[in-house]
Amino acid sequence: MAQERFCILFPPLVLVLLVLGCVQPSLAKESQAEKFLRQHMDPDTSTVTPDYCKQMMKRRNMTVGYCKPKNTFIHEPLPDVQVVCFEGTVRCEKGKLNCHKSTSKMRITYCHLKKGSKYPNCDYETQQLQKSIVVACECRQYETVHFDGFV
Ligand code: U3P
Repeated sequence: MAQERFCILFPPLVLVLLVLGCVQPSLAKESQAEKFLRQHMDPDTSTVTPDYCKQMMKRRNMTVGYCKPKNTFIHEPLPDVQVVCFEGTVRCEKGKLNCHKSTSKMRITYCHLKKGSKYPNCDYETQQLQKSIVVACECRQYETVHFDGFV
């Protein structure tokens, strides 16, 4: 009897555990480092069109619930950005001391919300620049967690 019960209950139990195993990682909260990648990294774009920011801010989920007022995308390979964590330490905008300024200028696109643009119609100005970037790094070295600005 007990063995019969086990045989009936075991396969669905295994199925539930498998489904949970697949679903749970995707529900896990986004880390600061993952957020940095989503919001600021775009190494593969070579041509930036005037509607780049409008499209990218939407595609990267920065127009959900409100229009993020400003955001910078970096068009350089990830290792070149991560290595900035080993370059000159500078004070961050909000006073913390874990910011680093890149020694080399990088290709970036600065997106800022157009005057008068209101949620949910988030419309952005697209500005291509070549600047040193300032990023914050945390936990393990090489882990960029925040884009602080450019100079
Ligand atoms: N920000 C940029 N580029 C800039 C300046 C600021 O992307 O040149 P967060 O999601 O709050 O970390 O400073 C406020 C927000 O604007 C920050 O985003 C910062 O990354 C972004």
